[in-house]
Formats: sequence, C-alpha cells, structure tokens
Amino acid sequence: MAATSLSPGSTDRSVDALIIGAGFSGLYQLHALRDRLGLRAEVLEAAEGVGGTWYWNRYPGARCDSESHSYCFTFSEDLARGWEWTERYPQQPEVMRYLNYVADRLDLKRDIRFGTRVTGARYDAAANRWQVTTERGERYQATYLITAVGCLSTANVPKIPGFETFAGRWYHTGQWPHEGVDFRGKRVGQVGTGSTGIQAAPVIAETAAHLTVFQRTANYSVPARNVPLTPEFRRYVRESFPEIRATMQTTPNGHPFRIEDRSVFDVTPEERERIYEAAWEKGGLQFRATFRDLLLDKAANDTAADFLKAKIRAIVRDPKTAEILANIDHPYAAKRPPIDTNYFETFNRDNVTLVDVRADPIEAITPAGIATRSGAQYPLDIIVFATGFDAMTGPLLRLNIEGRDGLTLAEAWRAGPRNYLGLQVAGFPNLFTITGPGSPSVLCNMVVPIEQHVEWITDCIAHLRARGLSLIEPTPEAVDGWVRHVNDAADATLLPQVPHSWYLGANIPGKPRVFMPYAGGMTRYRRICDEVAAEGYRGFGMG
Ligand code: NA7
Repeated sequence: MAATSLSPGSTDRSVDALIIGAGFSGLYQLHALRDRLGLRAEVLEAAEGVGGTWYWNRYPGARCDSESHSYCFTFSEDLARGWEWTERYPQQPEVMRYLNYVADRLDLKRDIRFGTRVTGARYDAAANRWQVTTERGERYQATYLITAVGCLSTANVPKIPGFETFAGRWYHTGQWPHEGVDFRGKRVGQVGTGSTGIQAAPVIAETAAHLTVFQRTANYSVPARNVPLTPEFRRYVRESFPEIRATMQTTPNGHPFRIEDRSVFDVTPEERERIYEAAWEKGGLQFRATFRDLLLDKAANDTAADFLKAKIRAIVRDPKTAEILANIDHPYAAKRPPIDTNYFETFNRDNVTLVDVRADPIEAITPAGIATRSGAQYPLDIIVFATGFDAMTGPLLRLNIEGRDGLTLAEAWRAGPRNYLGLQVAGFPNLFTITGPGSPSVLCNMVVPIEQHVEWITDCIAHLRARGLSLIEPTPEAVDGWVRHVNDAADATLLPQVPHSWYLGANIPGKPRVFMPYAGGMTRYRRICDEVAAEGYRGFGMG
C-alpha cells in the first residue's frame, strides 16, 4: 500500500521509504521496495546523475578491480542478458553507462531526486517517522530510512600546512572535474599510492611534463592484465550466467572464482613459485586466491610477499627507486590489494620521480609546490590527491543522523561503529545501512554484498508489513554480540595487523582505530543473516 505523497497540513514530502544515494545499492533498493513491495519509495542523491562513487571518481585510469562479468547485478537474468561488457575490467565511463542502463531499464529515475544532498535526519519517536532535511531546505518524512551512501564516498584531503597558499591547481581523485584535467606541459605531484594512485600514475605520466609520486606506504600490486573481451568469453558469460552467479554467491569475497583449497606449505617451493608465476601472468585479484591461508598465516603470506617484492625489483630499473617501492612493511592483501596497468613500469620513464615521504615526510605545501622535512622543494603546477576516503563511517556520519532521545550517530559511534549485522544501530529504529561497517562490504566484490543487503532489508520490511508492524531496532545485547563477533573474525586474520590501514580508520587523524568490515567472509555472513531472519529476526525488537 502506498503512502500519501504529502502529509496533511505540512509541506513535507512523505513517503514510506527514503533511500539516500543512487549508486548500485540505492538503485536496487528503490527497485526492490517500489516494484516488489509496492512501497512509495524515493531516492535522494547529491549528484546530478546515478552512479554513486563512480559518478565522482572520474580520475585518469579509473577502472573497477572486479572483473566486469561479476561487477553487475545478478538479481535479474533479463537485466544481465541485456548488457554486454567490453573489457575484462570496466572503465569508469562503462560502469556509468551500465548504471544508467539499469536505471532506465527499471524506470528508476522518476523516483530519484538528483542534486539533493541530505544534511540531517532525525527520528521522531511519537510519529515513528524519520524527518530528513536537505541542503536546499526541503523536508521529507519516511517510516524507513535506508542509507545507500557507499563505503568510499567521503574524500580525504589531508590537512597539510600551507595548503591554501598553493598557486597551482589541486584535485582529489574522488571529486574529479567532469571536464577532465589537462596535464600537458605540467609538473604534476601525486600524493598517495593506494589502488587509486596506482591506477592514476601511469595515465598521468603519459601526458604530464613531469610526474612526482609521493609515496608514504609502499604497496604491492599485481598486473590487472586488462584486455578487450573476446566473442568466446562473451558467449561463456551469456551461457553460464547461473553458474557464475552461484560461484559469486558462495565464495568469501563474492568474486567469480574460487579460493584454492590448499595451503602454502602443502606444496614444494618450486610448485609454489610456479603457482605464483601463473597467477601473476593471469593477473588480477585472483592472485589472492592462490592459497587458502595467505591471510591467516604470516609465514604463508611471506612467500607471496617475497614473490611480489622480487617482481618489483625485476621491473624497476633504478635500484634506489625499486628499493623504495619494494620496501613494503605489511603482509600482502592485508591492506586492499591494488591491481594495475604498468604501475611499476611507469617509474622507468624519464619524466617520473618517486619521493619516499615515509623517510622524508611532507612538511608543507607552498605557493610553488610541496616541501618535505629535509628541506627539499618540489615545484608543481598541479597536485593530485589520491589520498583515499574517510571510509565506511565517514559517509554515514556526515548525514547528521539523530536517533531516539536525541542520540546522534556520532555519539553512538564515538569509540567506533557499533551495530547489529552491519545493518542496524540500537537507538535508530527503522534505519538500515546498506554495506555498513560490521558487514563484509569492502572486503568483497561490492555488488554481491549490496544485493544481499538490499534483499535482506526488503524481506525484513515485507515481514513487518505482513504482520502489521512498522518498527524494527536491534537490542543492545545483539549489538554487543555482533561487535564482539566482528572483532573476533578480524583477529583470526592478518588484516588488523596493518597499523596504517583504512580498514582500521588509520588514514584519518583522530578516527577511532577499529577494524570496520566483517572479515568472516560473505558466505558465512549471508548464512548468519539468513538464520537471524528465519528465527523471526533474532536480536531485533519489533513493534
Ligand atoms: P587508499 O587506499 O586509502 O590510499 C590512499 C593513499 O594516500 C595511501 O597511499 C596513503 O598512504 C596516502 N596518503 C593518505 N594521506 C596521506 C598524507 N597525508 N600524506 C601522504 N600520503 C597520504 O585510497 P584509494 O583511493 O587509493 O583506494 C580506496 C579504495 O578505493 C580502494 O581500496 C578500493 O577499494 C577502491 P598510507 O597507506 O595511509 O600511508
């Protein structure tokens, strides 16, 4: 049953469900609530188009690290059959075309308010309604508030002294100008060597007069080996849709390949080398799937780390530069493992320089460029900040959410995110957080956890409505138990052992150091969520 579009006596727009964000999650959530449950649902989106994180991340070389045939919705075979990818990994414009295809095919845009940034959301307990306000001063009311804001949508621009004095131009990769940036003849400085910086540097170097890469933490990278998709591969994707989907839904990371069921020390060193070499040649995130214990056992991980460091030394001709790049201080894939196209090769170009800012930290930005502690000056026309995001909690906290009794999300999460299943927060009834902290999200091929969350939330709301209920909220005990479980799952892996990981919030000064995603794997997580639902939403209070 649809609610009225305007509640009597007020100018608030009133709907059953408000969804914030029109990326993968918001689009599917709108479709599920509107077209499956018949709810009056609307999406509020700050951008002028669909795409979410892909709308903003238009930096040079922006490409998805998941393989294209798995980076798409699987809930509808029809939808899948109507689309063909062109390359092994989709470039940003192709992901945008895909999401526009989905939005048009499902007729979603008519229920999306573009150019509408949410600035506040307050739970009115008496009415059991969320009151949502936007930057332009509009007001919305809804029973259910669903955040679909992504995990990596709050850009982290470091507060470096002198920043505002820089006479050139600067850009953050996650807020890239739509008209692009012309690097020709320019001295470019790039700060950051995460997945983004590793994609961007080779492309920027192709046109810039000079590129200086400022590296704080050396990083592993495996070649992506991107190629146009052959007719044979496209046919395989068309004919094998159910099998591909089944694999994605039954592997811990949601990718369309299985993690090999063998341990590093089950095989001889020669066999191991052969396996790593084959994975290096094949390229992509599958390197991580060569052995089941790479993220569980440091000694096992060391074998992969040594192999990858040797590759860096073999590729990069200048021994000093190679040493700075290979001086990696953490286990392979314990931070998000990048994949690349010619990243290490880029440092063999005459117009590229690497600066080790772990050894000689950035001290200031000056009108002319970047100055480091040793007194070195790097004159620049353009600075590119590939410095990542206030991940996972950042996009939620900036919505200024206020729950029961005036409790703000910022207060509730002062010591780090606390919720149940990554989906709901105690004290915030009817608020659902798609791919929230405490869920597998960023440790997976994102579309898989997104589909699972959207379907779980949709089933949950259907369950409430079928029983004439309109309120759901986790118990504090369920939250305590889930937070413990998330910590235990992380502690069983090498992931929390990296002191500078954004999974821990370590990239943002002052952010609580809490391991945020659920490291127990998507398969186990899905089972837990299904069991909770089957047991009448165990751990939730309903009314
Ligand atoms: P990341 O992975 O957070 O990488 C950011 C990079 O920027 C990383 O090398 C940081 O070094 C560096 N950084 C951040 N702040 C500074 C300062 N103040 N000075 C010098 N260097 C700095 O972000 P990405 O955008 O690359 O990737 C995010 C995710 O997007 C990725 O994992 C995929 O899931 C897609 P640090 O390692 O913190 O020392």
